[in-house]
Amino acid sequence: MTKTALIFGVTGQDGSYLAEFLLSKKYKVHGVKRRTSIPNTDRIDHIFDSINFKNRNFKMHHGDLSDSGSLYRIINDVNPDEIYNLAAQSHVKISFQIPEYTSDVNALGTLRILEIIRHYKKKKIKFYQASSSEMFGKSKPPQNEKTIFQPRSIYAVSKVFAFHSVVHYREAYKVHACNGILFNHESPRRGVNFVTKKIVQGLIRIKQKKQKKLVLGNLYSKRDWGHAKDYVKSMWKILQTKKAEDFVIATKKSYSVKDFVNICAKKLDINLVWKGKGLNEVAIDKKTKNTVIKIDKKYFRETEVDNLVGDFKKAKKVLKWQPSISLSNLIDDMIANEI
Ligand code: NAP
Ligand code: F7E
Repeated sequence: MTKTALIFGVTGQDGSYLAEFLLSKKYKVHGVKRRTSIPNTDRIDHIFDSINFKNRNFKMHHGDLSDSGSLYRIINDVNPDEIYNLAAQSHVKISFQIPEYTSDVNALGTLRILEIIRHYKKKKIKFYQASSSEMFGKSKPPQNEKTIFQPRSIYAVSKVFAFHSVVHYREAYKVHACNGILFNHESPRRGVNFVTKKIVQGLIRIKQKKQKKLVLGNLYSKRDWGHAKDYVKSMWKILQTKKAEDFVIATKKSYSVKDFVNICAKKLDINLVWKGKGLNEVAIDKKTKNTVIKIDKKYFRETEVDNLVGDFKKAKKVLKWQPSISLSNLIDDMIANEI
């Protein structure tokens, strides 16, 4: 029987890959986009033809996580088997500037959907929540499903609220609701103000002489970076198990931001020489002698998450999921697409 999926956040990095993946599995896919003043469907224009409506298996709805009525209307109209909540104000640094909005969308937005599912009696809907490794914050690596949450931003606090709401609706109302605790995952479709995309784009532009410098913040935080294409498969797998549970999805390998810069520069044949310390640290291009990387404190966070390394043993055992794309191949993919 054909299944129907509803994706909140379909215009985002993960939403676009998940929509492609579910369509390949013969799902009918419904996506939700918020109102924007200019079109923001670049990532899904190949599956969502807004002019000719060619794809009969994909349909778009206007809605917003801050608007309960729109959520109710869409869930009622679509009557989905599975809901994937990927919608969020997903930028950690920006959550320091818009904490109330971030909480409204990420925390209360999730609660709004859960509340509709709780009272929705037509059929049992399975619910996936995009939880985040940021929730672990200060907790020492490696982090797994039992590691305590010590959030370091309102983004992370809002995701902790959503995480516990999912667990609560599962326990109190028997909603089939699951958290995927995903560590950082990137792709050519990553937003331009996340560090991996910024580095890939910046170094390529420097190489092409279209940009003089790349200005970054903390080079020494470490992240466990995977590929979004791999990670959306885990979201689907999480909803296919009989028992609703939560899973860590990661690679168990961690690199610093500086490592990422160095790997990327090497692939682009840029030979970097690092000099100085702290805010005075710079990288010089050995060939041109130009300073190509500088540090600016405006890109630092008031509180940082220093080291994330995800232990995905449970996902490997229960879901038979494991990452298939290495950091090196991820960077190759990002570079190839950017060029
Ligand atoms: P993203 O590219 O920023 O996409 C976020 C999506 O949410 C976009 O479609 C965005 O719409 C939508 N959205 C934002 N505010 C909304 C609102 N008020 N109502 C409805 N939709 C709204 O993020 P992503 O990287 O794909 O991540 C997907 C989810 O996983 C997010 O919840 C994120 O917090 C979480 N997560 C991400 C990572 C990661 O490394 N990528 C790791 C762990 C968890 P617009 O296109 O209009 O902006
Ligand atoms: O930062 C450092 C920064 O913004 C990574 C989101 O998808 O993953 C993402 O959150 C690291 C941080 O991602 C710059 O301080 C240095 O330590 O790429 P990011 P994030 O904050 O890890 C988690 C799992 C999510 O859930 C989020 O939704 O890089 N960094 N210099 C910089 N970061 C940025 N953005 N820009 C810089 O110039």
